Amino acid sequence: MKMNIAVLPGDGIGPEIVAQALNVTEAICKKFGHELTYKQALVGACAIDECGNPYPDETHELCMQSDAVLFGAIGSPKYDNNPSAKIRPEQGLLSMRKKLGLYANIRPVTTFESLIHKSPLRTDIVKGTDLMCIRELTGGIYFGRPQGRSEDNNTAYDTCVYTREEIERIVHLAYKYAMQRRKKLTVVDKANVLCTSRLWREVAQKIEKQYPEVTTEYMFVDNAAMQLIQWPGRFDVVVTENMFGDILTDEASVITGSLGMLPSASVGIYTSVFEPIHGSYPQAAGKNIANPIATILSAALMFEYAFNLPNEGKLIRKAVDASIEAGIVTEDLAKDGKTYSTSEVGEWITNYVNN
Ligand code: GGG
Repeated sequence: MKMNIAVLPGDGIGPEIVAQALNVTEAICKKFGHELTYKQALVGACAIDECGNPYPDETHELCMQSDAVLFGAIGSPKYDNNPSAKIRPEQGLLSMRKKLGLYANIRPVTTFESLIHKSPLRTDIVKGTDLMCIRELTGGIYFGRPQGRSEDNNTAYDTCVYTREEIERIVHLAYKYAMQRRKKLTVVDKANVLCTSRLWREVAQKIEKQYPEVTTEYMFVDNAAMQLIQWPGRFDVVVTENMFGDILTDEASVITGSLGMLPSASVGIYTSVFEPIHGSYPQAAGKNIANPIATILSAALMFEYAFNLPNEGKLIRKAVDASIEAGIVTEDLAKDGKTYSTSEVGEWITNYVNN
């Protein structure tokens, strides 16, 4: 199989973790006889620095022409510490999602057997965690307008907007995944307070009737946040709006040992993007200490979702599990033992695939 991949390392630790994911990807292609071509482009703070635009037209063209996009992370303290900055790196991420029609962000949350004993939570709780969070990605408060400040600068506002159509397509997608899994769907909202959440619930309750094999439950986001930590094994597929999904999956990453463990696939209309759920971790940039596993697992999702090559994804996951079992982990996972660098972990996983 021949594949064109757009590579967008982004900011902070992005280049380091993406380099390791690419090494693993190339090893997989060599092993299974695939041909990979990849082209790199700018997104985020590095793109603003280069051309004043966090998602340049050339980057968009490249993504549109590619079979898949492998993306690192976005964000820079240079902009965080400057609230009056007119352009922010995160706008690059939002523009990319909107222009590529990436309305669904799929975030599998699974605990690796090899890591369970290292988890900060009780092993009887985290064992068996295998849920999939489907986060709506191109609507809600991240995109709603108006957004801004009053003239006297003393009031700020964001607007949460959802249309019936946006909710319908994501809820149908969630049911599609639930049908392929344990046939349980949790719709997470804040319908006791938010108007948009009441529309979510109304739409989901209508769609529910079309999937009688799936058990559907409705849960307020505060309750979901609690139950996720208390009893993660009770969840199968969770579908929710943009901001709730962002927050709940960062929370869920704790169950898997580290924020550096969770991959994601963004799918939709034109192409698909694979990226770790974490951000650019600027404090670690250039130090070769960040965990590359979330990005390597995102490459596994790329083989499965973009190229329909499940065995390739499975081998990457097996290699990751073996690296953890062997104790070849970065500092976020090494509770007491020896710590390995980003490149050492990546090389170990690459070698495992090669052998
Ligand atoms: N790899 C994901 C990333 O760079 N996240 C940074 C960020 O600002 N994320 C916000 C979001 O996912 O909506």
